[in-house]
Amino acid sequence: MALISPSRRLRRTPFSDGVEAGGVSAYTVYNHMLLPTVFRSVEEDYRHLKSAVQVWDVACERQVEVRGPDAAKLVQMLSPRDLRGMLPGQCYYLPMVDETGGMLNDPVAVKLAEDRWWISVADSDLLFWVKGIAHGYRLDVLIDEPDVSPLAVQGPLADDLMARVFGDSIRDLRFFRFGIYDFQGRSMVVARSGYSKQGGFEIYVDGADIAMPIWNALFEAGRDLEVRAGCPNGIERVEGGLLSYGNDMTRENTPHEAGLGRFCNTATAIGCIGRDALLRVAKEGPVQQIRAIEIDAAALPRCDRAWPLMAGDKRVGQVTSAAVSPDFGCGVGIGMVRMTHWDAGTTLRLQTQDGSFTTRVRENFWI
Ligand code: THG
Repeated sequence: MALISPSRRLRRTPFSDGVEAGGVSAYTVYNHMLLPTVFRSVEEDYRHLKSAVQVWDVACERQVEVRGPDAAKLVQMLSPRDLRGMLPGQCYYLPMVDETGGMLNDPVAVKLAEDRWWISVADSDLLFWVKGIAHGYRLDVLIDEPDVSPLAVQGPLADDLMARVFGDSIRDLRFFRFGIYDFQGRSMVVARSGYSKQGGFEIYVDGADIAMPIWNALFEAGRDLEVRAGCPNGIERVEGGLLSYGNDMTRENTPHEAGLGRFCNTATAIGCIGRDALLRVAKEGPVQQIRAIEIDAAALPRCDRAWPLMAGDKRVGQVTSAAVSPDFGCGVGIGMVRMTHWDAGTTLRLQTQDGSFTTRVRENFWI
């Protein structure tokens, strides 16, 4: 593919200088912002992520800040997950749906206080929907995109690295909880979360001016841990079944089709805008759903389009993310499969731009 032309619309991040010095070799665009996808090679990055610790520029996970007396009411309107039990200090993975039950985003919500939330969005312009709802319902809230840029620290040595920079107390942070930690006299929200299954943290870096100082501090503290610049890894995240909005599910899908039913409480999520629609389709149950797809392949082309899954000459689904896994010795994929063919063990033919492959539907993801 030819190069993409940089411009002001394609936003750099406060860490871009560090990413370039760290040897980035490919980017994607996410929320109109640069997101690194490869440093040395996807396979080398994968090995290192699974054995050491990486620092990821995920500033493209932009925050939609919701502030004011109606903040909690508004966030509940956006999602079928029941938020009544959620406390300040918690993060929730939160499917967000429109009035038809179609997915608009799958963010992590950070509850800073009853009247102050960050919605850490995936790749869709959720800000416009949130502002539209707030205005249309005349809610008492302020909504904007603050100068907050997540920096992820991921991998088995993430605790050791973070303890050196933020103190040993960071080790006690529980999964999907956050605390406030000091860095050079500045308060930072740090959560135990991140877009890998290797464990780690996300620092919500508050202010572009402190971004490179934090980046540099992590690299200096982690020299003997072999810390490297990294990024969400296209092999590891498929092994772990971490979904990519816009790739694996879109506005055409309900959260239940996306396999996110465990993050929905449609019966009790009173106020959710898509609730009636989801209650209607929940009665029948989904007719297609996300599945792990094992692919008999030693090499695969780039998964830059939906690949049809065929049963004979009938299209019964599609694979939207795939890579060859060094650890599992096969192709690993995320697919959406029709009910008639979604049982574990079902053999399907996968059509790519570069030939076809035998696949099997799996019961679970690999990690
Ligand atoms: N972190 C933050 N913001 C984000 C992402 C992130 N915004 C964009 C994107 N990633 C949103 N998508 C996801 C997808 C999966 C998860 C988080 C965000 C995730 N899932 C875990 C899982 O499925 O195993 C855990 C979910 C849970 O148990 O609550 O972490 O990564 N800040």
